[in-house]
Amino acid sequence: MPDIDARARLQAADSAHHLHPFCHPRDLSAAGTRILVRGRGVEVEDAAGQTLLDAMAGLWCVNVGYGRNELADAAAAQIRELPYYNTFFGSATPPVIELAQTLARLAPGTLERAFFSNSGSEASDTAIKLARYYWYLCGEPQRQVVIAREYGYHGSTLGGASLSHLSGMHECFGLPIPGIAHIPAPYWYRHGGDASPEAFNLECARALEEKILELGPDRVAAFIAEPIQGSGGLIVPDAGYWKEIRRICDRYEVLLIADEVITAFGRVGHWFGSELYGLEPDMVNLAKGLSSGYAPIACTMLAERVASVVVDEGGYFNHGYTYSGHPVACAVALRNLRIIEDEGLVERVRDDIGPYFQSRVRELADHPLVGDVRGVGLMAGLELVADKANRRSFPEDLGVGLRVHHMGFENGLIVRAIRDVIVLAPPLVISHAEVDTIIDRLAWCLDTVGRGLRAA
Ligand code: PXG
Repeated sequence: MPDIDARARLQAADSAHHLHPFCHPRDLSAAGTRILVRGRGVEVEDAAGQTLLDAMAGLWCVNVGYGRNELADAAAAQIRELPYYNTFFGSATPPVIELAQTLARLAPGTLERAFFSNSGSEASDTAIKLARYYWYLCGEPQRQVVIAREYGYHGSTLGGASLSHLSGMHECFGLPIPGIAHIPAPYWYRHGGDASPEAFNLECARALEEKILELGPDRVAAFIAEPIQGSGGLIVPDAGYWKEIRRICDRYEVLLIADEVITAFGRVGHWFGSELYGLEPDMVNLAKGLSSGYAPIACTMLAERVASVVVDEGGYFNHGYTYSGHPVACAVALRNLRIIEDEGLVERVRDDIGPYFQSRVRELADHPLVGDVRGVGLMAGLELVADKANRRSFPEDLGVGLRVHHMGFENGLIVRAIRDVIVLAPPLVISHAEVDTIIDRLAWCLDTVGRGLRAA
């Protein structure tokens, strides 16, 4: 039996002493924090004793599912052996070296060198600094601008938030920092108008060329983008988009940075989302699925073009975090990657559970609220609209997406609502029957919310 008093005490303490990320503190205090206490497979249990199917894998990260004893054992063994030593001033530990080597083996193209940090946000900051450092070493220190995209999410640090372009992330913080520019995202469903998806994707890619020319090619260091945009609302470009982006970057020698914090480690049926598009980035950022969220760890991988300059031409590299390559996090990440390899989870997403999930999710396209279903592998977004024929949104203040999100909790399902896009990204170990459960519960939520909207 759940201890209701203990839960109430925790909620009161949370309300009094904890400032949550991305949240309205007063609203949260009024509603009461949901306290999660354990997880197994694709399910988590809250302090009220309710079991929930986590169709978001935490925050797009618990790729191997909850309750993996192998990862607990790997962490415990490393803590017993050597809980901490740093990677500064000429030192390293076996797990960080092995992890760098493993990532070099798994990564496509010439991405063979890794710089470690603790979060996707720090990886974003690292990528900005590395891009500027690269051009500094190449004798073009004025190449400082990093171009990112609308609807992009690259984290919350000053650099990561500056690259991001979601509502509310800039104005009250004096952001973006200097040297950041944005171009439109290939969000055809919302912004494509009468253009065909192909034409609109091409137009959005060409916006990069226009921006480079507007700023002056000799001022642009890099372009950063998620292969598939996650937190912006599951925006999936077509293959032509990435081909054109690579061509433009090559033409102006602009570095191409793929933010693969969500898309790597099997989420889209490949080790790296770039592989889906045959894209060869100059740098790649990784986090989340790297440790399946069991330990905070991230990294920025450098392709040969960047690594050779930084290593062969560079001097002392003045950048790093106390916990860069933390041995416990690295040991957990290594064990996690071994699970993904041993259990063939990437192939499973590509050939089996991914296609099944996508076909089941697409059945919901027939629902009166669902205007668009998009996704690849084990990530999907359902865009809810007032009018399917002309892609008209609901008024924002109706909070339709949020209603579905809340309804999910009542029906044992965790989904994410990004505006009115319902996003799903379950653990890669999800079974066919559990996919069916997601679809059944989500359909119920959509029906219930739809009835409420009609009744109002
Ligand atoms: N890049 C991408 C593509 C991300 O999705 C980050 C960088 C930042 O990572 P850290 O580890 O600093 O949070 C992210 C993080 C959501 C949500 O609700 C998504 C993220 C984080 C928190 C919430 O969609 N993605």
